[in-house]
Amino acid sequence: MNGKKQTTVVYPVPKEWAERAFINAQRYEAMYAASIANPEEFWREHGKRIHWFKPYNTVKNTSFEPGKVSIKWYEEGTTNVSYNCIDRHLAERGDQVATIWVGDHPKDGARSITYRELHAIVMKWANVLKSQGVRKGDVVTLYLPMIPEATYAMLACARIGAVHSAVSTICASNSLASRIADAGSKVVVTADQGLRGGHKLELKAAVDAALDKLPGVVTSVIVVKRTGAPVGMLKGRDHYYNELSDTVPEQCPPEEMKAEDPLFILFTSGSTAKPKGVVHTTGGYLVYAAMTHQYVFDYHDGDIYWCTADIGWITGHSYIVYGPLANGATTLMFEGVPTYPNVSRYWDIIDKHKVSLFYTAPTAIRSLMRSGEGAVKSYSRASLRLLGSVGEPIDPKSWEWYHRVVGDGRCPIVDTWWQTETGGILITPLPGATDLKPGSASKPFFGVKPEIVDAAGNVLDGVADGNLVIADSWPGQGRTLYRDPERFEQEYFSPYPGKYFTRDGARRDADGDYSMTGRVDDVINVSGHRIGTAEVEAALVAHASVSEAAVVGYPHEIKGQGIYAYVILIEDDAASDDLRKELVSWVRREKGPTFTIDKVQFALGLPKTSSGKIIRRILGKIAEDDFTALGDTSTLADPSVLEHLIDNRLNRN
Ligand code: 6R9
Repeated sequence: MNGKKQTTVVYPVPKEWAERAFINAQRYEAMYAASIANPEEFWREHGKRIHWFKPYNTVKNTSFEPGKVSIKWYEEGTTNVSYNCIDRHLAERGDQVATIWVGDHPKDGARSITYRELHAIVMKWANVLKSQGVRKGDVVTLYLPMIPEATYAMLACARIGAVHSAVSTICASNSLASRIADAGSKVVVTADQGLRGGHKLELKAAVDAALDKLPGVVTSVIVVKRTGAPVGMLKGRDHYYNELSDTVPEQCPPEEMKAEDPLFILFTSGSTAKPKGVVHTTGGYLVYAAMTHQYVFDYHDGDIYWCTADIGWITGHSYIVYGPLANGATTLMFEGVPTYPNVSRYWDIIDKHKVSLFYTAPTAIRSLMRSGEGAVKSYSRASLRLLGSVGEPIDPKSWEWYHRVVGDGRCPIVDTWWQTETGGILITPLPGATDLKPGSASKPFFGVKPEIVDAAGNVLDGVADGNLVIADSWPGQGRTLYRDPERFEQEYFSPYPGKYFTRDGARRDADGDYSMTGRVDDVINVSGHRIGTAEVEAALVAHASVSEAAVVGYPHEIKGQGIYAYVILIEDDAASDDLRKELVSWVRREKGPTFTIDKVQFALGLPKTSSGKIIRRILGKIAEDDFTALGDTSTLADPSVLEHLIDNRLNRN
């Protein structure tokens, strides 16, 4: 049932890619086989890609066994992440640009920071943190917009052995307060305001509101001036960064850290319960982030690499800051949004800064696709060599558009599957090695052992459809949940004892390629048939009138669950009952009769997180006509979409 009308289009590796990329098909096969046959030896060798103050001896000491889950890599080694991302590069590339920052509006300009400048700035930042009492092991909460100071603050924490906990600026003060409290931070770093798509984000005010709920917890708030707007400053607690930095020394040597000392915590929302603080540590994380960044994006000296992720998301950590800087790369950071001041902004930035490697999310691709080809085609994009996608399954229609229109048919697309908990990319094509199939994340990265299991935990061989687990550890894996090791074990290792459960569904085809079918929590059961919401969404989006879709289940008298689809049209005024009927029969025709959609609600927008993920929990409640427990809506990127959705709901009890 599920395999019906699957795409069979294959884009073979272009010859010049097979010749020039770090990894071609033969090399992938050989390295992958070696990494699985003997992980110790493989990772002993690749651990050397970063600088260690004291070498490691034990490479891998990991157990996924219930009751004794423990994950340690390179445990005797000592190193420092900021040393690896900055100091190590100074001799060879001190004057190379480390970071290009591009402001919200073109008139805000752009700034380039060399590795040498980064070194001086981060040492200052480290001393400012110290001046506020931050010591090794302390957790510092960062509530910062997309400005270079976010990178500085992260690296400064790493330099002195403090642990950062970045909170996305779309989190409202409630969520911020609970994250500060859960992390036990005494110091918070923020900005007066943020700028995003022409809007002002009142960041300092949100921190003030959060701290009102946490009397006595935070002793120091460091405020970066982004707009210079006057904000309330509490005497003794709040300090402007630039005033503090005038008073501290220039030099700050990197702290010697153990491989397993924590580097950062990142709170990620579960589908229901309280956010989980995923803990990443130092050595293995950096090895894995750097290695995946080099091979997945085929990063070479001279490339200009741009990842559009928010810094409050794992993608911002691993692929704007740590992976690229560990590789001595030039990494671009953009403050704004793809549609401001107009829908060509991304392509304008790509041309201006000669971006060669571009990594974004399907949600951005879909919204730009909606604006038509003209906005893309009027820019040259000649510098582009590779495109990447992350965050959600990318439906084949959007993939093809990205490939044909944005990449002019000549740029490979790496559809990278991974999670906050995995630290780095686990399943992905490698551009010089993997034939591409639209909608498929394809093959495991080195050292990654995916398996597909059924509900009872039986491992399925060959062509299979089921739950995705990972059978063994890799160096970038999250080590635990902050102050909650039991929940770590419960959530990830007890459903399938001895294996890491991803909570994603996946399908493996005859070539051994993996396609993600969405979160397992998003599976609907219609008359006994398992239906992945992602599959219905992809079928809807494949229709010419549809730009975006989200599908949820709702209680149905006969079928158990019915299929409820929220649909955003290319042109809003096309909404009609005829189109509704047409969409239902279109999906039925494409996917088969179990895929008969029961309700189609036309929507203007969908509730999303900062990383662009649709919050199906809220859509499910609206479909059920149940507003008693909408849950935490404070992390919604655009709260106004909610009202429209509720007003136009189709199930009214
Ligand atoms: C990196 C990141 C993790 C969840 C993951 C999955 C979805 C991410 C994907 C993808 C299909 C891809 N996801 N990348 N699904 N194809 N290429 O997104 O981390 O925010 O923790 O989300 O995102 O469902 O389980 P995070």
